Amino acid sequence: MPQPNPQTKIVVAILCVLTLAAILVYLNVVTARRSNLNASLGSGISKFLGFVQPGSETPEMLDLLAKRGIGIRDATGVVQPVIIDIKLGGFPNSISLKDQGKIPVAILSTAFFDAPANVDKTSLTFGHSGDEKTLAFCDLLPQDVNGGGLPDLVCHFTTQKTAFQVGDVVGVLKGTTVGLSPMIGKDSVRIVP
Ligand SMILES: [Ca+2]
Repeated sequence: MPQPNPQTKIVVAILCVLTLAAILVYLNVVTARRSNLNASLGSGISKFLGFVQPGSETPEMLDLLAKRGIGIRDATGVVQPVIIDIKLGGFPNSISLKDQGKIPVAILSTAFFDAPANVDKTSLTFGHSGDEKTLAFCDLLPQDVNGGGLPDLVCHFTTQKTAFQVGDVVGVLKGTTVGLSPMIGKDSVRIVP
């Protein structure tokens, strides 16, 4: 058996050191990310980086605010924007007024919002204005519906109670967080008679 020459030994040693360094850097990053996430989610009470004035926010605006951890402040206090996905993944979100079934709506988690843990599931209302008492049930098991690596909450709402009308372009979900902040999410809809 030929012995590895000294040069080979040095190269192997350098490779070992580099690999070890890479592993340490990776672990550091992962730990830092985890602790950031825990700091923002730990208490079950939403934390915000800033606020905007209330108004008629579009679905896109609400999504952007939710992604950036920005709350909406109105006369009654702070409103938590949430990202929702009506009829999971499909587009357009066609809803037939004749449908006798239920509409699935996902509430997506972000770095600032743990939907399965932070949403008071009994508080949810959904439909034309967002005040309709349409909740049928929420799935017991969270699932990552958008592939973002965070588990999301999926709930189902009775179509016949939503008060949607032909011409509606937005569906509204309202509710409260377990920290008792009101929350709101919007997504596009296409209403079919
Ligand atoms: Ca997700």
